[in-house]
Amino acid sequence: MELRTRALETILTEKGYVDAAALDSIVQAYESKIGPRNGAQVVAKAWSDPAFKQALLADASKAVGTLGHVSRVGDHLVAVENTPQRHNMVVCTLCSCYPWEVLGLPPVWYKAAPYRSRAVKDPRGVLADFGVSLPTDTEIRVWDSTAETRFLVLPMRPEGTEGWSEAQLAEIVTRDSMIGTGFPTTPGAPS
Ligand SMILES: [Co+2]
Repeated sequence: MELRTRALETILTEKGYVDAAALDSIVQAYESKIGPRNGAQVVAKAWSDPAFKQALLADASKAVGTLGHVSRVGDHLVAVENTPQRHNMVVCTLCSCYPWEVLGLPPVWYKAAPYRSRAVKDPRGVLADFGVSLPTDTEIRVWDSTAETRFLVLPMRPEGTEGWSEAQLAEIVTRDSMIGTGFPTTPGAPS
């Protein structure tokens, strides 16, 4: 599929129907601007505003909709909260279902067979590959996305961020922290 897509893109580019640079900038926009930045705003707001957090955990589609991020790829967005007792991690074992409106395009590894199969069999091992280690008594809950239901991880707010504005908080929310394969950036550490 990847080769076919690349071949098609090459032909369309050679014939002058599409502009490769424009395609790159669209992909980049989804990866770095439109997608994960929206999710980071949602997380930062949930960290700052208890009423919004409650609404997000009760009905994430509705809560995210109030911020203007409207889903075009599925019906139900579910927010799952990380706590010291439970770490959440998201996968789509069947294909690559992913909450585009809050996270943008899925990363290549999310779509790859090794992640999709290992995330359910050996979540702790997969997290170790991402450099994420959790206390042994922290439960890991793996959520399997579908075309209808997609998940957003609400990471724990890092210590040392007391009094921060939502904009400051959003800066430290990484894409991977919202998939459950990473943490927010540590305050003060180089990004
Ligand atoms: Co899928």
